[in-house]
Amino acid sequence: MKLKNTLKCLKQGLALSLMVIVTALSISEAAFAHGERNQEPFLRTRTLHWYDMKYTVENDGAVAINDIVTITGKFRMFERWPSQIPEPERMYLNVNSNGSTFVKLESWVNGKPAIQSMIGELGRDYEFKIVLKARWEGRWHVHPMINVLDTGGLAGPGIWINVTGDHNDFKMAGTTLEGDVFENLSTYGMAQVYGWHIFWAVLGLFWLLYWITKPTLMPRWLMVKSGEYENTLITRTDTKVGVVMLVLVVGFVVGGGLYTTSKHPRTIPLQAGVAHINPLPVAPSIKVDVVKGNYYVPGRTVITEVVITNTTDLPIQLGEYTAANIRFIEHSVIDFDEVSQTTPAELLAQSSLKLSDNSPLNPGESRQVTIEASDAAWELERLTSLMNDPDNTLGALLFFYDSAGNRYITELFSGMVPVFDPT
Ligand SMILES: [Cu+2]
Repeated sequence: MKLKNTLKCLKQGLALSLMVIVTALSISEAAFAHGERNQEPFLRTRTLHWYDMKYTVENDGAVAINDIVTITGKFRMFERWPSQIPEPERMYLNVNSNGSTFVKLESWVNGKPAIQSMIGELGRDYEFKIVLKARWEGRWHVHPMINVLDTGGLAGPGIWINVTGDHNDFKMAGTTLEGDVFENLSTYGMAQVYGWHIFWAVLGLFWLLYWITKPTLMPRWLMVKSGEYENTLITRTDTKVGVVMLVLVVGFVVGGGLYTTSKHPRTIPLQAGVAHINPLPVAPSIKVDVVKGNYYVPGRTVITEVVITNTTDLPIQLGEYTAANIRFIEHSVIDFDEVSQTTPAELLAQSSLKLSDNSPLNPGESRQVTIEASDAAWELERLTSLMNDPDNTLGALLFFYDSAGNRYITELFSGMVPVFDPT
């Protein structure tokens, strides 16, 4: 009776867990590609700022299996890195996509191979290049990403790529260290992989079934409790089977290892070293002092009051404001149509960045101005959740241009006080 009840309980528990998993899966489907939106605003605006992004395929464009896609761009490691997360003492250039839909052929940072992790310096810029090969058909959202040790993945601006064809046609040929030529790394050595998995699964299943077919937990516990378990709890056959299993498992682990080493005597282990890559040289920038910052809730507008001082030799104007991969363009300074051709619409504010005065600022002059960055993207990208954060701050990059077309990048860091009432 007791055993029956326990089994019933287990079955009910199992059914409930399955229901929870199925429900969770069906709910999360809509948010599949945009996990990046779930990150806290202080994480997304005060860690990495990506700019000068170029993809060799346009947003929502198509490539075929085996086609090459290159992503290039730059990122700034924000000086005012949030103190809640570890600093980028180790970081790794990666790609964020829906699984291994692409193969990363090359990755470069500042012209050096970025196969290994590297050290990141705050307040500095890095230039990167990633070369990908399409592997699996489908519509994928692909981001460049920096993985920071103990912090996690910080995704850059992503684009949709439609991969056409059949993954069975994917090819990635090469030669091993010993001169073995293989046609496809995706399937190289798969016979051994399947073979070993099946072997251990069968052995494991046999071991499980051997014990499960006997009276399980409760009857055995009762035997122990009553003290009547002599030769019944563990029989002589049990001992024999156990010894055979022990010999088999140890034999196959040691034997398998020895066989593989003799067959492939020259192997290189996965490398754990750190790549030494210096950041880009420090470029001159414009001085910006923040007076105050507000988020105007009904208008979905970030309003920052700043004092700009032109520290260069030519008149300057603000051309762009970017935060959390969203670009706000000053239409009178930058050609908006040109920008919209290379930037996904969801990451580009459609209306112009507004300044209380954006007439050219002469060298040596200072001016107090209000910068208004207004777009539904603040809401859509869930950046408005900053109002609920204990760290109510926002980081951004400001792009100034002088009359000769030179660009100056300045970090903007501000507290954000929400304003609900327009008056
Ligand atoms: Cu995405």
